[in-house]
Amino acid sequence: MKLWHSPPSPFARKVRVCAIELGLGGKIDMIETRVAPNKPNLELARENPLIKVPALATDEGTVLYDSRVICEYLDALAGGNRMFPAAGAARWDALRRQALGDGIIDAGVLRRYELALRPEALRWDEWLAGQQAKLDHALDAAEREAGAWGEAFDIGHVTLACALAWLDFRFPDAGWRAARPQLGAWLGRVSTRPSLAQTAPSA
Ligand SMILES: N[C@@H](CCC(=O)N[C@@H](CS)C(=O)NCC(=O)O)C(=O)O
Repeated sequence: MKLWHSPPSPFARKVRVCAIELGLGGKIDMIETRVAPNKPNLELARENPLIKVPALATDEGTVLYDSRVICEYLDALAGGNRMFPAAGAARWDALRRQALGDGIIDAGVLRRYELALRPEALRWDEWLAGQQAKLDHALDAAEREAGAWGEAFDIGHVTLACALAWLDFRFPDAGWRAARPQLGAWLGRVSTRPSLAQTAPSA
């Protein structure tokens, strides 16, 4: 298999973490790919028409995107019911938490693009504040449940860990831990897992 990824991407990290958790890390060739919404990578467009990372070419030659589909594909390849509970409340909880983590990343990435890519004169403060409100509410929601997560580590936890670590990477002064002690403690504990320790975001 081949994975188009970029080292800072939290969405690509979800896939890398799942691959390691599932024992599939050695079966994936990594293709480092740079992406930016203002500079479409036309080479990547041949593989993923959305021109985003991650994208995964299977051994059968199909290219899968996005991170949600790829992670579930890897889970099925490893026998299923590992990172994605097969059915029932556990499955819906895991998928909802994945959506919560993806939503945190989405709002954070939009803020990042606005602040790092958009010319300063064109910045829209209300829009930035709107994304920040999503981040604040989503982080509060995660805090309310983090104390009950224990040792579980499904796709929802993978996604939230990637989301929180990426916030630390891109917005080191955001201070999200101050009012969210359970979430901060949880991230500290899971970050020692080899799958997370080996995939920390880098520029
Ligand atoms: N929903 C997608 C989001 C992927 C995504 O937004 N990736 C970012 C990197 S973190 C990207 O490729 N951005 C380039 C762009 O927006 O043009 C997923 O879960 O894979």
